[in-house]
Amino acid sequence: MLDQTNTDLVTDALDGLRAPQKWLSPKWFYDDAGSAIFEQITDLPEYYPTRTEAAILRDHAAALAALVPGGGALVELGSGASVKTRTLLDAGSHFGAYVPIDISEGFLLDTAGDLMRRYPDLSIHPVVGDFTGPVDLPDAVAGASKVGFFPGSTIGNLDPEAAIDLLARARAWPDARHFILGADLVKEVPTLVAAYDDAAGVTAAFNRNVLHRLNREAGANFDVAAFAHEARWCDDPARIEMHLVATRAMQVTLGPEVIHFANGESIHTESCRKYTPDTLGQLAEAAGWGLAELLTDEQDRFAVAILQ
Ligand code: AVJ
Repeated sequence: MLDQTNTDLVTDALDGLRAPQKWLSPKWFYDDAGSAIFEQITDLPEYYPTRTEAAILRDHAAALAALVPGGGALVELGSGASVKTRTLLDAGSHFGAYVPIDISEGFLLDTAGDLMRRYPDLSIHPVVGDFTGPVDLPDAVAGASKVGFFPGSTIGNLDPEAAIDLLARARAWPDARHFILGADLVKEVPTLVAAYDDAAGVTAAFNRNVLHRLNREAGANFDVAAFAHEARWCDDPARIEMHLVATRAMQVTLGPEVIHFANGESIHTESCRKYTPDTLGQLAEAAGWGLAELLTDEQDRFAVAILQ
């Protein structure tokens, strides 16, 4: 029997797999298995974003934490294992509350439990939710000043319109103050491609996990090994695209339908947009924010933008 999540998964997957360019939403990567593989990605030598962003956050921890007024709430979108958040929480003994929002319930609740032990004086209110749509904030932070935190360049997964909507919704939170946004920057193409096609094949496993998930939770019968992982650089807007490429013609059953694949046909599984200071500023402004400050590393690989 299918529960609500699986019904959503089937409906969404069928939408994507009926299209001329087949696609699957990257939000389906993050079941418990996928979230664990993603944590491995963040340790890969080729995957510079996580460690570069973490260093920027460490270097500016006090100033970033000071954006949250005393008793205010830090609201994180897509919190995952909340590793980077600890840098801000460690510098934020004046915070009143932390609200981690994540779609992966098991991961979210385990992490929230750990954080409650680590920060006994902070109220932690985990919310299971999909930040690509409206999310109700807990009543406990209704009157608190809020600072949004969306690290990791996850904003880059969203198409430009959805990215603007997300930032505009955060701008409209009652008592919204600032928004701390992590974004990956445009750089030499080989560096970008290697970050999404690592030598150990961890990103390939992450990409293919979405097909395993469809087999597990949607009763599909993908021959997962017959799909090759591919990372492509694309311009305008600047982005890496991840695809799963069928290495032979095949038919796959999913729910009520049979999906046909030609040899070489791909499923587009993720876009990871890369920004320049200009395109980041334009994004912020389109959502009603201003770009107050742009914090970067020495090599300008990654940016943490402070919106106000
Ligand atoms: C979690 C969306 C930021 O785009 O770099 C990493 C996801 N995909 N490797 C990214 C991802 C493949 C990651 N984000």
